[in-house]
Amino acid sequence: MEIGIVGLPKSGKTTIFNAVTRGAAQVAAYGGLQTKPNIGVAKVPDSRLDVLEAMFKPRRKTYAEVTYFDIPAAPEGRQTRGISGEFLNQLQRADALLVVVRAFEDASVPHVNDSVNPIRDLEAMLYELAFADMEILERRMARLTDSFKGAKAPEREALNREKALLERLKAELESGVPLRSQKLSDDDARKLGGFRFLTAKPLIAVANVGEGQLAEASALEQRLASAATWPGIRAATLCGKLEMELAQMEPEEEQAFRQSLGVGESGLNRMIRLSYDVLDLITFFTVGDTEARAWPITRGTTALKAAGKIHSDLERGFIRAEVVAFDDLHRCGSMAEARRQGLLRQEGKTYVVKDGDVILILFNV
Ligand SMILES: Nc1nc2c(ncn2[C@@H]2O[C@H](COP(=O)(O)OP(=O)(O)O)[C@@H](O)[C@H]2O)c(=O)[nH]1
Ligand SMILES: [Mg+2]
Repeated sequence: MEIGIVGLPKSGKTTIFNAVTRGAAQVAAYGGLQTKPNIGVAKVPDSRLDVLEAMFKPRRKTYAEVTYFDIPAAPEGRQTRGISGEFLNQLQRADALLVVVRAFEDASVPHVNDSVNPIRDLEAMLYELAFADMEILERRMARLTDSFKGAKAPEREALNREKALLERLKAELESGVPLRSQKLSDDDARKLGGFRFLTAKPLIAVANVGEGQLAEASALEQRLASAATWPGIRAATLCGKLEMELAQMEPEEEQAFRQSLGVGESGLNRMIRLSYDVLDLITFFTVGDTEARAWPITRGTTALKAAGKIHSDLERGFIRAEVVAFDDLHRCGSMAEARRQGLLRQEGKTYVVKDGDVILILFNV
């Protein structure tokens, strides 16, 4: 699963990217235009995995992962400043978008709009996303007009239908309705899937706050969530600069530092979890001597498909799954006790995996 980070120049995208991926991409107060996307992986924090590790003592534990990429903003003088045409393709491939807006005050970092106003910037970015989709729609409509010329009557009918659909989408987009909120038949939705519109994606708005603003963070989060005219936007705040510094420390040092600052559960972890939520992902676990592992799957995935995530052999040779809910296992303290209490269930191919299921796949190839 991939999340694309977008935002106005100098909003703190690369800083936040470094924080979530524990990376060290270059950040820049002035100039220093980034030219390549940064790509990195974030581990999804999950205390349940730590409990399983303590219970089974495997050689390693593996967290679920979400990939983030950080796209350079458009160079000065373009009509849009947050989304660069060159990288539109890459953004279209993202499963969700993370919109970063600047809330931190810092005289040494110039603001592209001269003043700090996260709500205004969020609206500007939403507008840019809609604008990018409008361009995708227009390109497709121009291509339809071309194919119309050489087309026979039955083809023309299909082309006309598509044109009417695209015109309707565009009109709604122009009146401020993102594609995600537009009503579409299943058939139309399937046809449009291939265009990978930006406003059809789940969105997370992240306000990048200064260290002195942590106390106001949750109020700002609420303002962002309610100001965003688009339904379903999730909002988070975090202090990018601080989180980036913390992410570069050793875990123990980081813990101690967090405690001394009173930041506790990091805005960063919350943001990673939000990313996971907007993608409609849940987690199941596998445990054994070698590894305890968290696996991300889309809500609604069957045991058979979940097995396929682990290895194609497990899907091909699937016999059945032994499943115990994490909470039951935690309460019992061991697999043997869970079995004794009848909490370890036998499930078939069509069983829909639930968040927190601890699963052993029995298979034969
Ligand atoms: N004071 C402060 N500065 C920040 C914060 N986040 C980013 N910056 C600074 O803002 C500048 C631009 O950040 P960068 O991540 O490169 O922004 P991008 O252009 O959106 O990728 C850099 O000088 C950062 O150090 C923050 O939370 N507080
Ligand atoms: Mg950058």
